[in-house]
Amino acid sequence: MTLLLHMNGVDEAGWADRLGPLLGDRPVYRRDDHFDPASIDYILAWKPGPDAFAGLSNLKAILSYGAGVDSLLDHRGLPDGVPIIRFSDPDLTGRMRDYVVAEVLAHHRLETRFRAQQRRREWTQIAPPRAEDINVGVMGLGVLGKAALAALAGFGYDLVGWSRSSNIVPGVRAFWGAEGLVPFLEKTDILVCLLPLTRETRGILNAKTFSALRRGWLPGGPVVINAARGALQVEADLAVALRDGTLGAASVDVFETEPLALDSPLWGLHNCRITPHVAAVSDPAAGAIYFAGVIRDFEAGWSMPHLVDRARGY
Ligand code: NDP
Ligand code: OXD
Repeated sequence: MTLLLHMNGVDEAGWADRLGPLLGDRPVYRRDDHFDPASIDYILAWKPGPDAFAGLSNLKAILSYGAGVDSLLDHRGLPDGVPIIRFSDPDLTGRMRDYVVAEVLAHHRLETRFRAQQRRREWTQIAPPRAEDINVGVMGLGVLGKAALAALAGFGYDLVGWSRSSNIVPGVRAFWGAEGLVPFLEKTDILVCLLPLTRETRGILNAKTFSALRRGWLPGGPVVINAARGALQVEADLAVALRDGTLGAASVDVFETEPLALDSPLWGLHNCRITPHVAAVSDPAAGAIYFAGVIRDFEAGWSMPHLVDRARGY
């Protein structure tokens, strides 16, 4: 069994150090090491370069460092028929849960409004509404969406959710499919996007979506939180909506182009909370345990819970 690491923009050496001991005496190669590409059984990839799969003619499985696999599925050199297993574990899920809870609470408590008042030294009292009067809508009822909803339930919000197929989530009014989208949006004050980026979801956070959100319950207007992928949002529409009051505020962790361009209007909008794609980072310690387990289970012929469905796109 041999593993090749091909991870851009993260501490690949740190991952190699952690994976090595967990895989016993089996070799873990990095791109600059000397190895025969045809001997590689597994590749662990993130933001793969154009040559990532060149010569890997005997791959058993592709392991995705990210929970999202859009950049892998878009790769021109992706070998056909090789199973793709994505990262998904309690560490990553907990990090995303915390991000969502922090951002929802911040907006419910009108954080961007009071920070703007503070900058102006302005004392104007506006009472944040009761949690019970605020509807939080989560797009994507997968691993991350369900964990976020479970945590938000503890605050008393009215919860709604939207997914591709029908999902039953305790305590959540669920909607699905194209026909469920507008009814879902019309019930939502704070929209949390935890969708994968696919052909169907690209650009879904657009002017039409923003105008369909419920108005009149959250002072200042509805809120959008995108922690999934930048290409889910039309950034020009987002900037207009934040300026003209269609949206009261937003939290954005992911962008059409990363890093976010210096001249993006979003940087300057006081009602837009920006983080640099850190909502839930894949942790090397947890990740190494996860992927060593995946390889062990794969070799033993066990079923893979986080197998990507290439046709669905996630
Ligand atoms: P899952 O695959 O577990 O869940 C995806 C959910 O989205 C499912 O409920 C699925 O519906 C729904 N969905 C997919 N396509 C559509 C569609 N066309 N219309 C409606 N719903 C749809 O993914 P995770 O929860 O693990 O992760 C979600 C995304 O979060 C990842 O793809 C990644 O891009 C992003 N992410 C971002 C991070 C960050 O740091 N910013 C970190 C980790 C992940 P159904 O239930 O019917 O299948
Ligand atoms: C992921 C990410 O998909 O970090 O896991 O964006």
